[in-house]
Amino acid sequence: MEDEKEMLGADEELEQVNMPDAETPAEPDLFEKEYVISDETKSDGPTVVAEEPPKKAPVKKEKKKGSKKALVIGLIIFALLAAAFAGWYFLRPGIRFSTTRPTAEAGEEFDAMSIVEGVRGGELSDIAVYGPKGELAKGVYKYSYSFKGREYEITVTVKDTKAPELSIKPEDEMASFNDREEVDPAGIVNVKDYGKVTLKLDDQGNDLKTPGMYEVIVTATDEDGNESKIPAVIKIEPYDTEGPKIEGATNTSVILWSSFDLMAGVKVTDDKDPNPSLVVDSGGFTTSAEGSYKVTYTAKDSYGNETVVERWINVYQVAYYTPGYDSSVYWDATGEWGQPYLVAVNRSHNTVTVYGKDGNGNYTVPVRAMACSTARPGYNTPVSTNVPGGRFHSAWRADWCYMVDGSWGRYAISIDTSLAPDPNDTWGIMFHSVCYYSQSIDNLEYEEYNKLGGTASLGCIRMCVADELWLYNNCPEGFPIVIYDDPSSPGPLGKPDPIRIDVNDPRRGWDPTDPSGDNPW
Ligand SMILES: [Ca+2]
Ligand SMILES: [Ca+2]
Repeated sequence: MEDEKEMLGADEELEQVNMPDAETPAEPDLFEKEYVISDETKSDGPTVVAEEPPKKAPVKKEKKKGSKKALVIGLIIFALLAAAFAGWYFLRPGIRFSTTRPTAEAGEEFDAMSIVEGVRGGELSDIAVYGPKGELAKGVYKYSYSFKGREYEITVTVKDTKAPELSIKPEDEMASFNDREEVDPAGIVNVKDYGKVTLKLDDQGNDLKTPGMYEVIVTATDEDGNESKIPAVIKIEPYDTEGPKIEGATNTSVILWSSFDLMAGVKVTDDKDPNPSLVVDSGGFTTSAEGSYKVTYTAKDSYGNETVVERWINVYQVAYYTPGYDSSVYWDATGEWGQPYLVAVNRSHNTVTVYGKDGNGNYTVPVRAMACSTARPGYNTPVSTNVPGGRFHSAWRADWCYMVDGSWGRYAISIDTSLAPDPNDTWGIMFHSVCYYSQSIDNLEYEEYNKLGGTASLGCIRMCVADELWLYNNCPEGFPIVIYDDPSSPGPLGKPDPIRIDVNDPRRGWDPTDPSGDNPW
């Protein structure tokens, strides 16, 4: 029976089970009635036939009642199962989202938790989110939410809906504009936006090709058509304010009859114009006539800025020439001689003062004073104050120089006095030591030596050996020399007391200032 039951369907099983069930209250009645009927038919006739049909009817009735019951029970079980499923389904852990189609702003970060309204069956912290992080570009992104074994997938749409943020650049970052260029609004404003922004400038009717201050409006439009505007004040400057630079047109001296190109070494450049123009007014310059010529160089850039440089060129005759002597004269940018020192000779006091340069390149710093002897009466040490530029310059030099009177001078530095107006003044003037009777350093004209600080020479400027040697060593060829008269003062450093030699001293043939190791002084 047990095996049979399991093989039967639910309804059949119920029938089989219920049929023999004596405990069910209705069943015994039915069976009793059947028995009663069969007893009655027994007495009337054959019982075998009568007994069979009544048996079948009660069985049918019994079956109907049983399936109803089974249906109810089945429904209850189904309802219980459904309730259990519903309970499991609706009460199981889960995430509640505020939206399942979220949108986000391009260029910003998407906060995946911002769309989570709450959770059931756990904590918010139990949610694990997987998806792109950081600033998002426009597009569609998937975010996975994992919570207590459940997975959700949310699609986020990222769009650019914000207008560009505009701000005026601080003054030190603002681009400078000139009247020859298009004003680029990118030089005016700082732009902040997710994507590409197109800037437009509204000149508000102003002529931005004229220098001045103007109010303009900058419009920024992003790729999605979001737009913003900002007013700005811009300055339009002249394209070019600086005149060309003229280099190399410095004062110079040129030897008579030499060739000299006024453009040699002259360079014109401009900060903006690659080809500035240059016009030279020669001022009648020629090397075929001595004199001082003013040459004017005028350069112009394409904007009209002009630079004028005047240069003085002395054309002079070299009075003395020795091979190897560089007769060119160097001037520095300030127009002064490109030399460390200027040597000034005050005839009135027989004093030589050496000047060095100040910060501007001018010879204003007295550095050394020396006693000297200039021309004695009847002779002339030429002044330079009446020549162009007010100065001579030094020419050749020699350790020993034979003098017209048969004596010898040491550390001779000739002076180019060719610019002196009187041709007689150009006669061999030089700085040199007090003379020696012969070309020997122990054969000094000691009596002449004792005249230092007073007139004595035939035109030259005599000094002691130490002073002459100082000039020799410190003043390169070409140094400027001013010879002048100023009775009021020997010079800013005064006049040193010259040494006097005892004419009876056996050492008298030696200049006491001679640095020679043999000097007995
Ligand atoms: Ca935007
Ligand atoms: Ca310029």
